[in-house]
Amino acid sequence: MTNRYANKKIVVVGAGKSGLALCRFFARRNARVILSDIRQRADIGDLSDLSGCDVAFDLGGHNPELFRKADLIVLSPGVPPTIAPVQAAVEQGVDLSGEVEIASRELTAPMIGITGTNGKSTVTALVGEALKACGAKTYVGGNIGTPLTEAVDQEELEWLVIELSSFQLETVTSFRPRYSMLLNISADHLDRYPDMRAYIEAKKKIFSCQTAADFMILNADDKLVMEAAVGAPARVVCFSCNSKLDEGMFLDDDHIVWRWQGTEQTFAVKELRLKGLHNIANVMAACIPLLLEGYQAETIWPAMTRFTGLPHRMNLVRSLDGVEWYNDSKGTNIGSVIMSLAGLDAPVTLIAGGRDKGGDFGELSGPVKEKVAHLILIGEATERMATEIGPVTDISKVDSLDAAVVRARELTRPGGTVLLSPGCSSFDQFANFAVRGERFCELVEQLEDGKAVSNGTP
Ligand code: UMA
Ligand code: ADP
Repeated sequence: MTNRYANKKIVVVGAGKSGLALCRFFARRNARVILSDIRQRADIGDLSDLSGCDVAFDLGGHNPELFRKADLIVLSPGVPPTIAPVQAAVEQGVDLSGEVEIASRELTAPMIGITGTNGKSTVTALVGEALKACGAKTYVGGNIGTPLTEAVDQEELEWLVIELSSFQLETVTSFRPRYSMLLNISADHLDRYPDMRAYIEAKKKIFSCQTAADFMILNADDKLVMEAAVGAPARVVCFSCNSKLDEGMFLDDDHIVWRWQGTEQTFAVKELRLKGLHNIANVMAACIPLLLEGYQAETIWPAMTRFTGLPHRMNLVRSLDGVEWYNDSKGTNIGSVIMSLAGLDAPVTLIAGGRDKGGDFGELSGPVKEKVAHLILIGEATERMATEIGPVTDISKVDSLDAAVVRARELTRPGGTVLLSPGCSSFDQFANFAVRGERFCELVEQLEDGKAVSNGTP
């Protein structure tokens, strides 16, 4: 093992999952590691993962002096490269990198990198399940929840399936997936990026080190995706729900068709347990790299049909007194709320809000007017959402998710649906989207039956 990090002074920024994995990685390589976080020690969770590792701490703020004296600064995805201590050090010539870049340099197994505004985790999980069904030793990680760094030093991996956020892609410089996927692009993270152009530029970095020997898997139905791939060197393979393709994968009525180099295979959509047009797109994207690699459709397709979806993505929590309660806590941007509403019949009671990521909530006006009888808003985004969505439905503003569930119970009559699809991140009131979703499920499970109201809107 070549060790380019021995005795180097390395500042790891962010004491979350990525930072802890990085600290262990660098400590094993005898680097002089400093873990820096703006939070105080008391506000940071368990650091026992670092026991036995030689790591120094810079907590409760970032000490610019330490950053300036570093040989290398490595960012967790949630830390923007624009923060002052990082900028000052970079201006003085200190190297800057990110978790995915550092990990990928050490990994030799071929990579399937998956990005897009929505559907990343679903596609990542689908690809992982299918590869495992094909008998390939596969690591599934990245933004889906397990840092890529955890794959380093695992033995004999045959594939790396990596969900990539725009945050992770910002700092890549040599990351070269054999297959890149750009699933779709709509407004997200505009609290981190000055505009959509900057967000798309970050996403485009997934293509930047690919060559003509690699593939880009693209959504032919999404104009922004196709524009983003113009000029990238890898070979293009598309999927489409709207058009029949001469080559690639597309939806043809109730079948998915795969056309490749003069051959054609079909798959029956009704066999899938995942619901919704967006999930057909996700399944198509997931199948393509495996089919191109020559894995058998007879193994890939059953893996797709077995998949019932990830938690916190349109899961039915409970049917109670004729009302269905859905948890879509991972619906953290406006596009995903629109998609989730599209899959439900009116009347819906929608619980939304949280930390504002800077999108245009006005885009929700049409779908809310069509489907939503009651809109219950929580969190920091409440006032802007209420103003931008406009008076198209009945709006309640409450303080907490707990209060929102109580209000939804009061307002929703049998035949209605309650949907938690926030369109915002969770970080104003929760540690992450999963904690928010779990709290919602807990509150819904605790509701007593037989107490449905009779004077709300159905
Ligand atoms: N911090 C600083 N300085 C700053 C900003 C933050 O020190 O200026 C510190 C915080 O105090 C905190 C730490 O950084 O202690 C958190 O770092 P992080 O947000 O990168 O958290 P990780 O636990 O390392 O999780 C990250 C991803 N989080 C984000 O991108 C926000 C996880 O994606 C990912 O699963 C994990 O790495 C493993 O790869 C989550 C996410 O919300 C699911 N992603 C966004 C999304 O999907 O929309 C992009
Ligand atoms: P991500 O990891 O990109 O956040 P997920 O697979 O976790 O995406 O899905 C999150 C939410 O995004 C889902 O609940 C659904 O509402 C929406 N979604 C999923 N796939 C797509 C898609 N292909 N196009 C648009 N929206 C989607």
